[in-house]
Amino acid sequence: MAQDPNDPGPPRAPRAPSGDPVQDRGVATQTRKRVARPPRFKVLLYNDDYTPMEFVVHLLERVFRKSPAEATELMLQIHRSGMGVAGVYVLEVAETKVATVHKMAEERGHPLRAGVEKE
Ligand code: TYC
Repeated sequence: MAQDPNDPGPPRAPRAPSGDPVQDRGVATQTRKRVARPPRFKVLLYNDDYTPMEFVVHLLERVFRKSPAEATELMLQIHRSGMGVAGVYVLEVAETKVATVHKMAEERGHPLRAGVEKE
């Protein structure tokens, strides 16, 4: 059988970078000691004049897994200060929580608003 001059031969297993700039030339390598932590996002809840306090407490318990005492305290903090952090999550989870808040509030005719902010 004739030798194919274009045949690169059997694939070679990739080698770890040697650290030698001559051996490693042409290959961009990056080493990290640990896997990067994904960025986190705060879910903010905003005060308004119409959403009932009991509904906000219920939502903080169900959507944000707060205890009844934590939910009541946080609701009052938002009521007094205008805004509060309901929880901190990776982006996709934070966005889902915001959508759930808006859906639950809209279904009951409450104007409650939530938003996401990078930590
Ligand atoms: N301010 C509302 C009231 O007096 C209660 C409330 C608290 C509304 C927190 C929204 O995010 C909120 N009924």
